Amino acid sequence: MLENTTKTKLLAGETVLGCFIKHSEPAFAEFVAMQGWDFLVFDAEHGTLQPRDVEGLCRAAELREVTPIARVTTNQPHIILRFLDTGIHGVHVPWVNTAAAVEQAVQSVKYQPRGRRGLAGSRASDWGMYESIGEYTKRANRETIVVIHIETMDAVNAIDDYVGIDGVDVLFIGPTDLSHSLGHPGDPAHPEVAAAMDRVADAVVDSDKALGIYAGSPATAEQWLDRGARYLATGVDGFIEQGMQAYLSRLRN
Ligand code: 3PY
Ligand code: MG
Repeated sequence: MLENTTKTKLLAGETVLGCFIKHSEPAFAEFVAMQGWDFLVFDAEHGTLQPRDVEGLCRAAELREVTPIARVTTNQPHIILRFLDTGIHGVHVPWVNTAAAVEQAVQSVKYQPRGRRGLAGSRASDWGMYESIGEYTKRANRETIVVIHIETMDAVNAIDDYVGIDGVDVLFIGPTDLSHSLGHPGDPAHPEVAAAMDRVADAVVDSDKALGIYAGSPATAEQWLDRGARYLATGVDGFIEQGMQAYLSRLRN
């Protein structure tokens, strides 16, 4: 397992920028990685990505020295394990709605003594070829990044407990699900949603965790940078759509 440069930057107080990808083609991920992102998030919550896909995507990101992360399908130890064993450097865990669920997510990612991740030779441990399995577990506990999604009002209400949980690196606002959970689907600017996001931001920027958020546009990302966010993610599809639409509309109109 290589150094997690995204985690190193966050620990040094820096800001990191990343991009979600739902597509399974490693060459495409490699091309995206070459644009200069700090991290890529391979999205196995939405879409069709399986651990087998993520293993190839992970190789492509590592080749270009970009941190490979997976958004796992759900907060279950055996699901998280299958993604981590591909060699990804950490996980986004969706729908984490209680402090006990945050603790479960951390325990699924970390080996003993902090957690209970299942241990075996896999790509993550270089199949045990370069170091003892004991050394690997220590390194994996150091290098893996845990990103917890805040996307329901239950999670917002529990945020003061979340910030105290050891092993969490980033508390990440999911504006789409949060707006949906508050009854304003797709409207993160609605005052009730904005107030919930503010509450999360206040709690997280005063803690030792990094504040993260999905920000589709550079303008939204800038607003969140001003608000103290240091882990910003966007999605690749928007860039493709905007670029193609600009080209086509100019030539067709
Ligand atoms: C959301 O907005 O719900 C997200 O999960 C963004 O990644
Ligand atoms: Mg979400």
